[in-house]
Amino acid sequence: MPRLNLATLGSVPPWARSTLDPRDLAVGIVHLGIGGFHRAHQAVFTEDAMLASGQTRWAISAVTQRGPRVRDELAPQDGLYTVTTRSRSGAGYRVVPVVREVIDGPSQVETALDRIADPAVSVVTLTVTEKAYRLDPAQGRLDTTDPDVRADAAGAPPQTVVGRLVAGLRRRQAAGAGALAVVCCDNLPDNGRLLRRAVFAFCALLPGGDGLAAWIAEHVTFPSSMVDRIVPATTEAERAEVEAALGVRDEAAVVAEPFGQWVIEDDFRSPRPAWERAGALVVPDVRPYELTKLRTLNACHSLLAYAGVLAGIGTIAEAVAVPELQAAARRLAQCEVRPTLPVTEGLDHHRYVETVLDRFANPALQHTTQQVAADGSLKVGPRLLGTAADGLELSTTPAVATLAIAAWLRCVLVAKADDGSPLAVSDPAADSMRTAARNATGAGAVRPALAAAGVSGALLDEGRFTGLVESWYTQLAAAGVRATAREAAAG
Ligand code: CS2
Repeated sequence: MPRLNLATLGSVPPWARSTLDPRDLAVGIVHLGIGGFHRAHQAVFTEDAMLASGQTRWAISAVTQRGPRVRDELAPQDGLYTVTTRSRSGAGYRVVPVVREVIDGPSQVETALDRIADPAVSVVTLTVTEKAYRLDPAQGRLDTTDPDVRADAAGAPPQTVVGRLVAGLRRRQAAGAGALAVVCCDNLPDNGRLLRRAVFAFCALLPGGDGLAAWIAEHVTFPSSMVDRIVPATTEAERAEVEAALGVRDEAAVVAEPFGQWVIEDDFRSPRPAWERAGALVVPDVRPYELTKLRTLNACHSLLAYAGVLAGIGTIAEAVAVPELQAAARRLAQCEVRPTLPVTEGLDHHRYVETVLDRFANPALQHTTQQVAADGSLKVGPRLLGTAADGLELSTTPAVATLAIAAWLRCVLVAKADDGSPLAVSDPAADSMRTAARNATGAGAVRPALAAAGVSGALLDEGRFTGLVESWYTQLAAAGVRATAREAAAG
């Protein structure tokens, strides 16, 4: 089967081809972290913005974060790949033509820095996952004790995302290439401000960093953004389906739900694509949207993932179909999260929740509970702990939020499903959590493990919080996930 690339594009059925000719596009965006999510989200919005505006200067030069895999998939395809949209009514396919170059961040770092310094580029976007920012989980600030951060600051070829970004900005300053917007698209609250603060903290570690920091303050903005689209890891069966539908082999195919949303803070001093013409919202303040999405969609996702993994349930769609788990997710969103959210004009939270649960139930998406359960130590903070802390302040009982935390702890510490089978949920804090809890028995493991995962002392000292997590932790062991979820859903 021939590979998808510029030479074979003409053989792809016309209904799957873009009306943009990839050869006509010029690079205007650098993207850091080209995973499936970027390919199905910002790249698609950017293509649609180019189609709607007629501008062709916003193609993407994409940089891998950790290794050459995606570069090696996309380079033989001249950057072309398909997005398959899957819903209950079937599948749609489109070949996305906007990624014009893929650079392997670790081994081609000089090229990546040159692109950030290119005057034709005026936007950098990022999807590198929560853990890549190297933030201290309790404070949300750059962890300046992290050995990789320190190595980057000492002048090694930069390997951390903040190190690379700052090196690129330094080169841009030297090149006199002018203003730039750096748009964080990871699931972190206030993500633009968080990244800006990390960039300045990194500059403070550099000899002569003051001048660079002053240049950044004047030329670079960090708009926050809320991104939303469910994009599971692609399976081999899905790649085979693309092959059957389009007649070409695509090693970089991505599969997504039909839904897509992007809310971007209006903070640009340099040109940008007309993303609003592709349906993005460009607004003065993204925070209410981010908070709503993180505490509702992502929190329910994490709950279903941890509970699902423990109950031996493979996908999110299967987990949300279990009545006890669905009831728990609904209670979390409707009763525990809603009172903690600011009122957002035009957002009907009740409807939002039902739409989210319906999206989760999409049986055509093979989104595994294992995938969503990964990296919990970096996710529970923005998704669940804030809801629990705010709930206690409002004197409501964050029953399901604390159950989700207990379920996550069991995934990491006990690493056994309800039926006794072993689990392997990946979490960068797993070793330190297990070490901290090694001498504890039963629910005694909760406090040391949470402390090792970076949960703030103030929350740990709140007896109602730890009491709830400990009691769910014990009950999950004694009664299993379904019975415990039923009880939590009842409040
Ligand atoms: C998920 C998200 O893997 C996860 O942690 O909760 O990737 C989720 O699918 C997206 O945020 C949806 O927009």
